Amino acid sequence: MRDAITNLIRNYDQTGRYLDRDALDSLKSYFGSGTDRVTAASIINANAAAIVKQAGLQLFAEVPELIRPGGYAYTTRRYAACLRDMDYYLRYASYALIAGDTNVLDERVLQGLRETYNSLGVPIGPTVRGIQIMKDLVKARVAGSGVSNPSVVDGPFDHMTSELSETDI
Ligand SMILES: CCC1=C(C)/C(=C/C2=NC(=C\c3[nH]c(/C=C4\NC(=O)[C@H](C)[C@H]4CC)c(C)c3CCC(=O)O)/C(CCC(=O)O)=C2C)NC1=O
Repeated sequence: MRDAITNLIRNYDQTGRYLDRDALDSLKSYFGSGTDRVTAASIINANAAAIVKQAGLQLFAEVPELIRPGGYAYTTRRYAACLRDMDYYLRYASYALIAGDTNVLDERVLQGLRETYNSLGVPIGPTVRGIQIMKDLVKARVAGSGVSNPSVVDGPFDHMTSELSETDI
């Protein structure tokens, strides 16, 4: 699992270089956005249950066949599994925000996920939509808290949706 700093140092160490202007620029940007990213993560932490619940309601309102008989969130067990998955995405997004790097998502969340979903028959398209809804909900709360650049929250969510939707939607 790597964060922005370990990732950068690793790259420079591999070729035995001192940190150059590019490295320093990316470090400045990492530290410059630090307060906003920490604020965003604390907003996620404080509101995770509400965000997941609201995102679920919005997803099932948009794609009601998911909760009808035969749908992939039909039955209490599947409904709960879906919301639990949404909670995983949100929690790991908060880690990636703090890390300033998407590596934690690749290693802990996305690896093998598409194959798992495909073998279970869980549809990717609505999952991607659920992640986008959570991003919008988080962003609105972060914007409401007065953070100057709420788009700091985009990265982790966008990374998950683009990795997941790479093929079959
Ligand atoms: C931390 C990393 C991690 C992830 C991401 C993860 C996902 C994950 N989701 C699963 C199931 C599931 N996931 C869903 C999800 C959904 N159903 C829908 O209609 C929606 C489209 C979607 C919610 C947005 C459902 C319904 C199941 C149960 C499928 C079944 O058993 O029939 C399973 C199968 C095993 C289980 O049920 O626990 C895994 C491994 N597990 C992990 O450890």
